[in-house]
Amino acid sequence: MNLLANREALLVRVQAQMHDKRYQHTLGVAETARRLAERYGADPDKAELAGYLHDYCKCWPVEKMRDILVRHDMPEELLNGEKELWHAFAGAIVIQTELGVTDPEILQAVRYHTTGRAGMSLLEKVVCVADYIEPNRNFPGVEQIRSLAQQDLNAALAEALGGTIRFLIEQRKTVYPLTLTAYNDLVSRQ
Ligand code: DGI
Ligand code: FE
Ligand code: FE
Repeated sequence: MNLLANREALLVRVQAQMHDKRYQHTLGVAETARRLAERYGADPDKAELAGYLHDYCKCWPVEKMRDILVRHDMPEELLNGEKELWHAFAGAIVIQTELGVTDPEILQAVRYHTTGRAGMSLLEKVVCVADYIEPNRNFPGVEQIRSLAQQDLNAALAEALGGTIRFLIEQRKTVYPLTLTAYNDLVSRQ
């Protein structure tokens, strides 16, 4: 991992994209993703790096994200949907074009860390679950997902996505189709 070889330089770059709370979350996700990777047999370096990069665009202005998504022909469904989802898809593009990340597994882990998708790879699951359970996270149900994540990564992810779907419905927000297919895929395999 080229970028991990110079971790300090990478973190300076990452930190410059976001406010401190988001940066602390980022460090928490990287550490948690590495631990989950070690536990479940994913590549720990890729997991840590994807953790550092997963929210790279989270604090960018929405117009800047929209421009990137439009230039890369992202679907109308995404552009018309919740702006909360944009940072994941824009992030995967930006870490490739601006940081030179080429590893498709890392790019996919960043791209799908928010929505999930059917047929997620082990690394995608690790990063997505780490995003929910890193130590700074504090939402109702997080402890249950944390303990599930020690036993069964798929069960933890199903619980996490199920909670998000429930939350979105309660808020009368749309649920992005990828999130529903991710959830259905996990539950139907259990
Ligand atoms: O970026 P983070 O805050 O660390 O976490 P995230 O990338 O999982 O973003 C989660 C936010 O996205 C959360 O506020 C819920 C919101 N969201 C909006 N629509 C959807 C959605 N999340 C999912 N998974 N699916 C949606 O359709
Ligand atoms: Fe995110
Ligand atoms: Fe995150």
